[in-house]
Amino acid sequence: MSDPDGFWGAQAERLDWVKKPTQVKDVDFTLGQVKINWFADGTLNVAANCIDRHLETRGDQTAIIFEPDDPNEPAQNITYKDLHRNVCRTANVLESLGVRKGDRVVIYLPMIPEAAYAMLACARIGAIHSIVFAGFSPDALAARINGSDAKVVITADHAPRGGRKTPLKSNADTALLHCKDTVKCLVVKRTGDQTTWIAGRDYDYNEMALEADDYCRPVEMNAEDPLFILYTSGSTGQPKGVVHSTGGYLLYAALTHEAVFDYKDGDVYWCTADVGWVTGHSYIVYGPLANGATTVMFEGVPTYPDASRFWQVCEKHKVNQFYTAPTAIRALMGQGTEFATKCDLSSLRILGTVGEPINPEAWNWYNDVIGGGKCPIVDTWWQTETGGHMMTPLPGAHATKPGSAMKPFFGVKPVVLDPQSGEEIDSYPVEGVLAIKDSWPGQMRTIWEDHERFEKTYFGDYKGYYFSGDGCRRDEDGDYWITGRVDDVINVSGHRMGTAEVESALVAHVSVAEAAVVGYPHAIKGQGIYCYVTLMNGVEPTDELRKELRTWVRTEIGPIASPDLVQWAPGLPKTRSGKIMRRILRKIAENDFGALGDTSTLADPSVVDDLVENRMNRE
Ligand code: 6R9
Repeated sequence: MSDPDGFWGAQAERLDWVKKPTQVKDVDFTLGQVKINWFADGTLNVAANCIDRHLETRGDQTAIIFEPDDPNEPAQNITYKDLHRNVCRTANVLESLGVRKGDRVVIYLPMIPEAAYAMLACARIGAIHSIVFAGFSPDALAARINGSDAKVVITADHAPRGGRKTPLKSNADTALLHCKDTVKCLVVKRTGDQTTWIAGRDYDYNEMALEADDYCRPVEMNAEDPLFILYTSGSTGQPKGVVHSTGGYLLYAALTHEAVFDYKDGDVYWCTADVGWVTGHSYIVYGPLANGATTVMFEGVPTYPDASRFWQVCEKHKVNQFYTAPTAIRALMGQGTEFATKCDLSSLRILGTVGEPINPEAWNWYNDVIGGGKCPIVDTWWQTETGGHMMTPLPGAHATKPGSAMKPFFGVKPVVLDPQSGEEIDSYPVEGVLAIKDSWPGQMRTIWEDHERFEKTYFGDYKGYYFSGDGCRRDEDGDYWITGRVDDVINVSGHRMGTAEVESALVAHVSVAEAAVVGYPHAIKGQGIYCYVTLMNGVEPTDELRKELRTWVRTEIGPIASPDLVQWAPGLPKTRSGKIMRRILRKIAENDFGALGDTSTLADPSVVDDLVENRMNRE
């Protein structure tokens, strides 16, 4: 793109500004003086852009389809008019609790419409939200409430998920023991179960919203005012509070949502993420609603009541665009195809994937079984830090290759750097670390109250670039392949190997459902390859199979990738968003059980005990 500033200046027109910006970009990536500003003299309100401006043309159109955890509970269609009323009421409730422009509000809710109301209500009054995934522990919640000095935490009685219930209010009670006693707790009724109640601290959302006024004026915000904080893990230290902006972020989420999913008026779009993650922020709420879309909010899990749930929901709501994570695809693939083929998936037009490299085996299954070979797959590489898609094929415009994120999005300038020298490598094919040369509107602006850490983390290693932390390969056609976090790279006898490559080979074997690979210290090779393997249902874990897998990987990739150790893993330690916690697997592989760290954020912490108990015996 020859004139990115001209492009972005023109794109700004897709938002409704109170005061149109005259400036486009003011950016410096130099360590010590990093600043990122987009449309800095413009003013707008995000909620007005996501709701009010649609009322005249699509007030009666469904904005949100809520699909509850229990398939027998009716779905809800929330129109843009309903959304407006509910968001205004919620905004007025927050104001009555003393929340003002610039204040922080923590949202700890299930995947229910009130989560979207709460986000947009904050945006409407200029408060900064910080969502904490409902699967996080009280400790993590307390750290985030304190980290942003939040005035209010919004929670629910319980969070139903997969037929079980998480006691959110009780978790919040525990968390609040470690917070300032001025923090107020606003409680949404979800299951109706009894919870403890502290008068003067706890407030009943449903009661208050019913009494609140139907209208709340949207506050005029500067384009660079923070919209939200979202905590994310780094390779070191405590999670970082990633800060996103009002104008640039919304513009980027909206444009990528429309272009990447080829969203057209009247389409029904479903992203299966949780609003606790950035994918839920950008691609369930902000991007789709800014575009006046119909977006599905799903409260449940892919395998409840059984492995056909995703596909039943697609059939029921005639979903056109479906966006999920490779881990879900692999889990469902392991259950067999009948769960999908018995559903009518003919409404699907575009399939998306995000969160980790997708192995060709899963890609092909997704393509053939779910997409019937006729839906382009958009493999979207991006990060909490980037706000929106950075690399992805565009449906209809780009060819796809199983496992490749293909091309940068409009105006994004990826570079492959030599990890040692930090030099850009222009040629291809080439492999190195992935950095971005110049800013894009959705880029994070800072780490909450720690700009120095922001500069050091992202601009410290490779001067003048935003460093992604990912490794990548650019092939002979100039297409990009993300090889995984560079901290996951194993160096075996001086050869670098992406753990994702070995995992991909393993899961390509008929007996393997899932695999995670880490490095461990090896006297001769430097690092050896340690594989945790989850077998398909009903497959016997035998020594023969172990040998077979070693041979399999040798033939799939080469002798250098030959697994040194294969441990049978009935389950892998995963975060609630489905990311495998390699840190823990590395420690187990290293026999370093004393340093497993915090396992409380795992979906199922007991998995770790099993892995420790059955670790491979080695001298
Ligand atoms: C959106 C999101 C970011 C990290 C990122 C990378 C991995 C995400 C990917 C992918 C390969 C893709 N990642 N999408 N790797 N192909 N399509 O997931 O944000 O939770 O911050 O994770 O996820 O390693 O650096 P976040």
